[in-house]
Amino acid sequence: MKPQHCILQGAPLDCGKTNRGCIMGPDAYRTAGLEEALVSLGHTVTDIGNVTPRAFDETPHPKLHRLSETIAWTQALADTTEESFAKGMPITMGGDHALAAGTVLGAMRHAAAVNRPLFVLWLDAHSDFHTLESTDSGNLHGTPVAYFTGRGDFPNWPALPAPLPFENMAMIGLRSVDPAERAALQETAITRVDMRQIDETGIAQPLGAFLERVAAVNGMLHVSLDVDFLDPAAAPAVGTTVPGGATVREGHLVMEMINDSELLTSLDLVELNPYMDERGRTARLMVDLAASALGRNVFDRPTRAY
Ligand code: Z70
Ligand code: MN
Ligand code: MN
Ligand code: MN
Repeated sequence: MKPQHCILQGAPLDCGKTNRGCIMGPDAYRTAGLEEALVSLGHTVTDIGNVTPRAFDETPHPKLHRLSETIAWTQALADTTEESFAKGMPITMGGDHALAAGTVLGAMRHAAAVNRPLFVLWLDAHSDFHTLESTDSGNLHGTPVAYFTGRGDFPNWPALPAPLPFENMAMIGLRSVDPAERAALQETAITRVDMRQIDETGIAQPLGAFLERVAAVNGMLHVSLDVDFLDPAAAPAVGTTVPGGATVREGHLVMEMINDSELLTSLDLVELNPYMDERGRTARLMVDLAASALGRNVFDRPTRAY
């Protein structure tokens, strides 16, 4: 990866589910040395601080948790992300995964302005493909992919320039997909790589195939990394732990391949719940993974103890 100007943007959004603690995520990334790690790799970094949503009036909804707040965050994060693209590479320090509705919308607006196709790589145990109707939990961190691919109605949410084509999306690490999400996913051309496939083929094969498709059309690549992509033994600081996740080695390999591809244009780090962490180890691992996507070489910058 060539030297980048990285724009760190804090998104202490904690409204996408009922468990709390992601509000502390941005400061945990700062404490774990994200900026310093990127600078040590030759990048320049501006930390613009934390984004704040515009004032919102929470109208209680019978089913959906903190809907108005999530819409307000989506607007604010889309605007900030679009502005950050004018300056460099937006790196969003979450915050729960509901934030990706805003960051992907910001990336879509930028992609439309520069006339390049946008691709999204979703590294997650979950598909986050519920509509507002299909969600059982009412937790909106389970819905951003439906929003930005234009599936289902999201009344009062910001309009999309155009929905993200299903062909431009890959989900890797799947192992907790609700029946309604599964049925809907099967009707789409979203690339879906579950843990069984990773065990059978390795993670490099499907990831490499996706990156080749992005490169072939000079695409922009947005990567959304959910802590629960990783196995909870390696990354315990997350509200919803799902056993059987990616190893530290698989996580680093994915990030190193992303770096080698030189395709990365924006990155989300989501679902870190520092309240659940063990002496900062998950925050440190996430920082190292982000650094690996931006050129860290384990031979000169060794992986720290987790
Ligand atoms: C479930 C739901 C979810 C993340 C949990 C879980 C969604 N499908 N997403 N953790 N990141 O509640 O909709
Ligand atoms: Mn997620
Ligand atoms: Mn998840
Ligand atoms: Mn989760």
